[in-house]
Amino acid sequence: MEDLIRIAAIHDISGVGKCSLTVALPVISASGVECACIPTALLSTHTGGFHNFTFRDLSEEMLPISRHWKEEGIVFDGIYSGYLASSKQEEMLEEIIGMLSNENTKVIVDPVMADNGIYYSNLGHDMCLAFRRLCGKAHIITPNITEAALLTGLPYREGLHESGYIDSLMEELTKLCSGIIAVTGVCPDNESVGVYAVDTKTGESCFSSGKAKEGVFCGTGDLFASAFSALMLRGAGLKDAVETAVSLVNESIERTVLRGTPRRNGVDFEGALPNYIKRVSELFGK
Ligand code: PXL
Repeated sequence: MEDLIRIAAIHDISGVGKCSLTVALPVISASGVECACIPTALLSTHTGGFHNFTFRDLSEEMLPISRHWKEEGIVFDGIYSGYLASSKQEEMLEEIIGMLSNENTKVIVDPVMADNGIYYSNLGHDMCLAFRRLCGKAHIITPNITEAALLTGLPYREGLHESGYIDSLMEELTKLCSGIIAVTGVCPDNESVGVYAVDTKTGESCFSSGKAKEGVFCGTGDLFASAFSALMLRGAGLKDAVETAVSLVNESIERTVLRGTPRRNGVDFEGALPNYIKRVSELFGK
């Protein structure tokens, strides 16, 4: 039997709201990949749509956790980072990447900082500068349209997104990351929203989408990036990984709309996991 692939997920843990680690852990596990984690912050809820959330910066734990893993000789196939408690944590992350990587480790950076044209609560331009640096260390980045605009300094467009706009975002993002770039929240027409991905090394590109729904769905970026990271680490091709991760997001959104789940609670991905696991087994033929 092949060795289990191991990923270190470095995100916050928001107790309620289904994003970051509360999504990464189940989705990466369901993808057949072991998910180790370094929490960047502990919050009572995520910061979108809840008031008076608690927030504890866990910077002091990050390097000691990673040093312990290094001493134990634990090997990582991937290091997947997301929401950071502060832009200072970016320097720690660079140190952690240096400590835990070998020549085969893939670094995946989700530059979680903004959506719908605005920064998340308490975040600003210093986080953007930090993510510009971090993207330079990444083999894969997964910004949404807002984050892509902030990272590149190009204007944010709500959508529809003409191909010229997406091409110019991609061209500028390539200057920050010379690996795989997957941009989420791309709206090519009124009916659909999806992910456009490019492998800047081979020129391969693909787009996968679902039916656009009214409003904002919290945590869908984390859902996509977690599945996509795990599938890429397992060796899926770009198109298969994008399509399979997008299908999980699409089914989760459909279930959320059918139930009328409040948007701030995150999407109902739990019931979409059985089909996702089936697709993943078909992809890897076992
Ligand atoms: O889903 C992205 C995310 C992650 N972590 C925290 C957030 C958000 C989005 O609002 O607030 C704490």
